[in-house]
Amino acid sequence: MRRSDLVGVYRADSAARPETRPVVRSRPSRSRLSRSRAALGLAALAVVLAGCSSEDAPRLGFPEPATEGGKVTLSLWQGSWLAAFIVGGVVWGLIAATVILHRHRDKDPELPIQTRYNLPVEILYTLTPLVIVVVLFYFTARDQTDLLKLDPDPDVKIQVVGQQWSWQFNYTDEDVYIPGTAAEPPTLVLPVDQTVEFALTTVDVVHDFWVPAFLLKMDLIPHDPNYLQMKPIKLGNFSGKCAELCGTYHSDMLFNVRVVTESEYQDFLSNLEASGQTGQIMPELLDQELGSPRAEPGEGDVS
Ligand SMILES: [Cu+2]
Repeated sequence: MRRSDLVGVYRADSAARPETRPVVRSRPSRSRLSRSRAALGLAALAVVLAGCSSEDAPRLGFPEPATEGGKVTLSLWQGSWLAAFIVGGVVWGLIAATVILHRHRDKDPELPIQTRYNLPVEILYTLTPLVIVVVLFYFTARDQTDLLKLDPDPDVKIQVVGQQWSWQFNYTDEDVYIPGTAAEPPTLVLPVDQTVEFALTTVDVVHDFWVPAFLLKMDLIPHDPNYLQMKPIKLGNFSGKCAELCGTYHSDMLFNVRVVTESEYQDFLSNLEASGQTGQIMPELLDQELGSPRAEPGEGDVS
């Protein structure tokens, strides 16, 4: 559209109006001020009602990490939000500057040209998103490689067996097990400050091993065991669940995790032995799935 066309449209429009109404620049009205105050109050209330304390706020909704790797995941999460806030701030700032600096003034005779391009600006806003994606990709790939690396000699090896709709845990080297059912979810006991390897297997469909406080989860794929290593750093009880919709009672597929000291862990193993929970649950699966050479480090699927 040519400039003169636009001017013509504008003039025709102003000519159609019988009289020019004076523009009254008023201060923000009382009701508008009280509306903004109410909005601020509601925002503050939402933060309080969501249970956010000043201690929780820097984690931006994540639980406090209970494993060594959890700290890596948390810093990646915080870094991504920081990047989002910076990009958001710049974009909002540019929008506000445009609205304020280029607003219509009474002395402006006509509409400015509505179609205009600026090559440096075009290049800038093509390159900027590219840089953002490359930076986010770099940190994600770096942290994922770190989280999925496998120590060839972990302290504890546990085979996790998922089945619709519960979990069984085999302590591979100690030859004891913990059974579970949907009605009676099992409690996995782990020693603190030791590297635990989980061999993730399933007898039916795809499940997903997830302890939210550990800040990492991984799929259980039929006929293709995944390996995940974690080092719990916090004593206490944590809840675990299946994170893959796996059928009717998926939401009942729960388990507990208790992280204990080394001596408590040894007591726990002796108690299992004493109570006759020796051997491995579903040994045929163990032979079938874990008898084969283990997957190369880094081959695990993260979901
Ligand atoms: Cu499941």
